[in-house]
Amino acid sequence: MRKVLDTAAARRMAALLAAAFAPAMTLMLAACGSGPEPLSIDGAWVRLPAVPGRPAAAYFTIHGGPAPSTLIAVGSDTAIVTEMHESMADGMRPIAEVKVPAGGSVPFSPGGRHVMLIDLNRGIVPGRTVELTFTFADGTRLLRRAKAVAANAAGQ
Ligand SMILES: [Cu+2]
Repeated sequence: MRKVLDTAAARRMAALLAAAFAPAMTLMLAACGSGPEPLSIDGAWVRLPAVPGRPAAAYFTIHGGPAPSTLIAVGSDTAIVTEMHESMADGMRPIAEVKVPAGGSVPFSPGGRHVMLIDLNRGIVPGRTVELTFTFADGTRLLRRAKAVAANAAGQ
């Protein structure tokens, strides 16, 4: 008898809790679905040099957050020097910063923008990861892992 009562009480409590939390859950889900996406980076990978000792190149896509932002540096603990470059018809030139529009996507991809990794640690072989630190003008710093692929690999 006592067991039956406990079960009924527990069921009543569960119903009360569900009624109390359901509206809050709905609101939270709505907030997640409609809110602007934060500034983010995905698809990061590094193409290793064909000749050891030559620079490697890092590629990724930046996704703008609710406000415009400006990428000012991409660093790595595994390279002595890193530089943002843009490929041109006659070679490549360094770029000081990259504007990222709110909600927009800015790709760094083969034949376009890239980050040169100069004097990359020789221990980075295909399949290993390279940590990249993205620094934005407002002080935001994002850390991302990039997979290293061989010079002749198709990439990501
Ligand atoms: Cu370059």
